[in-house]
Amino acid sequence: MSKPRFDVISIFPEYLAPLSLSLLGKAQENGLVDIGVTDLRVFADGAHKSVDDTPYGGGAGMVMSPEPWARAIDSVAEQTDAHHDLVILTPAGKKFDQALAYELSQRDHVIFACGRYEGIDYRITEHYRENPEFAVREISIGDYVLNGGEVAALAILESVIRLIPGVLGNPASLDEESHSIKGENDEQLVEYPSYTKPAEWRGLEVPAVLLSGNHGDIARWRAEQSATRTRKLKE
Ligand code: 6GU
Repeated sequence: MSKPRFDVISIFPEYLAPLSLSLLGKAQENGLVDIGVTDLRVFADGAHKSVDDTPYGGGAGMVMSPEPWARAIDSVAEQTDAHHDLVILTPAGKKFDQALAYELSQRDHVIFACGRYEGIDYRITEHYRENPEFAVREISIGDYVLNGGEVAALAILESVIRLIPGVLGNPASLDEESHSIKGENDEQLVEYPSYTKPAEWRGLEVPAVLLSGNHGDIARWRAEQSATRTRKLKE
């Protein structure tokens, strides 16, 4: 399989600068993934390079025009002959979760469209859904409103790229971490609390079981803690 590629299209390409830092930067330097950032405005016409207009039907705010989006998406799609996953970032999308992160970590080419204002003209979704070279997904990262999809793209990319083989130094830590721990009925559990040295700090002691050396007792204690924490989150 060839190297996975991720493209982000935004009117604020500088917002995506953190993609070259830390783990994501290393993953690119090590040749494990390619990440591209494209400025939508390059594909706009006229002296003002306008990318939005007033909504049909009235209402507040502005809607992003379809033509600059189609030119930008076609331009990044042309650069690879892979199948393309087009992720449209919108608070009206499907809630992002770890299962979706795994799915996107196995795709050849994912294009993130970061909408601003009142979103992108819906014909972009319709147009690319008609094209068999694309799978279109509308994704949200949670039940709150951001000014645009850029921060959502960063969060999604960080969670997706760390799942690509070779990106994390220690892949064993992948099965143990939050959101891959499973309870008795196979439900998702959050992680148990972690401690490191010193054994006593500002009068607080590390739970004795973790110092016992009894791996069975430790595993049972951690499973109980995960279950208790998960139950409390649901209260
Ligand atoms: Cl993907 N976009 C915006 N604008 N707001 C959001 C979101 C996305 N996910 C949660 N809130």
